[in-house]
Amino acid sequence: MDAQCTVHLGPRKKRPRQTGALMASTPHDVRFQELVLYILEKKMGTSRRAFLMELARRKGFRVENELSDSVTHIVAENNSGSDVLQWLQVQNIKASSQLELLDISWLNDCLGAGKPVEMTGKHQLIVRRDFSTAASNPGLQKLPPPALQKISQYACQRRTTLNNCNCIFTEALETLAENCEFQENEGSCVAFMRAASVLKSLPFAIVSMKDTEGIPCLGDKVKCIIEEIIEDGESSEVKAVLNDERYQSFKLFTSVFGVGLKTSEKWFRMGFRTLSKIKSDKSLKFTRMQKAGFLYYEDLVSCVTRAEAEAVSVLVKEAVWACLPDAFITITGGFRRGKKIGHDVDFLITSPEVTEDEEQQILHKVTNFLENKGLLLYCDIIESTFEKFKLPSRKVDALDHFQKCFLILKLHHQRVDRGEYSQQEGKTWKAIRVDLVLCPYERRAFALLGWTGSRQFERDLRRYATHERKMMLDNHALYDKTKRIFLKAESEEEIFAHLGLDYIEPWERNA
Ligand code: DCT
Ligand code: MG
Repeated sequence: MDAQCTVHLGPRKKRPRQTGALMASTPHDVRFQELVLYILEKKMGTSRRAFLMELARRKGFRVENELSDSVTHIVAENNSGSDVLQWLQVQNIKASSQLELLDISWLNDCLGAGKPVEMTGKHQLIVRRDFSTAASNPGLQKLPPPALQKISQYACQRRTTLNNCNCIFTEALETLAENCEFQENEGSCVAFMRAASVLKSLPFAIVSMKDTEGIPCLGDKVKCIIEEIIEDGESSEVKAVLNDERYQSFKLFTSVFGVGLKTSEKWFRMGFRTLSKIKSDKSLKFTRMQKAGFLYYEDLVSCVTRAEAEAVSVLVKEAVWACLPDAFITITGGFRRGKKIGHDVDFLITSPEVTEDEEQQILHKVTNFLENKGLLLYCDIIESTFEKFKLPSRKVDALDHFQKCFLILKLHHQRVDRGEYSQQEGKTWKAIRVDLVLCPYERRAFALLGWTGSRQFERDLRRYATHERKMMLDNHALYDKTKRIFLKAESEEEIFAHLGLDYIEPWERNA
């Protein structure tokens, strides 16, 4: 059953067609008997609707004047899937789970082609997850069976849980992506990341090259790697990368908090290969962040467990509520997506009451509170550069402008389940990386969506907004370039609806 349609859509009754509605409709020959279209007037207007109906009929499509049981395809313009479902509900119409809800772009493509074209994620206002029900719809026989419908190239139109059936391939591709990143080869890095991401969303394991047919984002190079892994159990290229000195050094250097590609490059060129040599070299200057990175290295490279994240959450809430009693505090990042481990713990903080002046002080107060409790090992506050009317960034990887702080907190062992990690001799705490982000209350939905990730999911959301909807999205806002307006949202669901996307739950965003 389609996960999106559970609320409104009941089984489709096969009643005889209501001929009355159709008789009135057209003197044109119907060339595509199996499709019955209905064009939604809402947000389109009467005259444009009449024009499109006439055009479609002239091209041989059957178009109903009224919505009846025989309709197989509803076409809408400037409406999201939820808009159409809501409209159907208001009309008290029970739509079938097999009814296709499509954007006008599909009809445009059909009119251009002079025949029904394949429905893809870009056309579908509701994208079905279980294709078997739709496949049994006789009305769709002449179109490709929906099981073969394209998987979207955008991660935001796929559901990616942590249940990855294709680890063997995705780990290999992510290693190659990381190697490209270390070589600052952005194009190839993106290509490998997209390929890994699409494979993570598949509900089946790839066992032969035939399984890769029709899957987007798999270029020739990626297919070669998949083929080699299928045949030999491993990829020679990945093996070479894992043994490569530069890759190994960059992997090691960037594992230090505060060390990025530039510093890694410098150290590698200087001939360093180990952290101990770097730490003991008197000629090197380290940033405050890097000093903390070396100081707490062992703790920071060992992943944060969910139990630790929850213990940190208690500390953070105590500190924030001491300064701002009505604050909403949400855990974001990987833990919100259901991950069991992470490299840090991310929190979003917001409050409906706070004034702009007060807002500026909050993270300072919170970190002072933590400092006074003896829990603050490192703190870097980034002041807000947020502006209300600034357009969303065009860059898919742009950093946001909210006030935030990057912390290392001291988590005492009694707060977590002892024995989950090895304790250093005599040490009674673990250093944990924590990010706190503070956003204006009216932007909380955008900030939450942005900070929940995954990074690949966020990149594709923005790319989708830009290329498919002529909109601009970032962690602060959504801007409609056609209408030249900012679209407000109180929840993540509303942002997806503005974008005409089905809602993807946080645990389905592990792209
Ligand atoms: N993010 C963002 N701007 C940043 C950093 C992160 O919008 N400057 C978003 C992208 C993902 C999300 O916030 C959380 O970031 P990470 O903590 O880096 O990723 P994660 O998914 O939580 O992974 P991990 O488990 O490794 O922490
Ligand atoms: Mg995180």
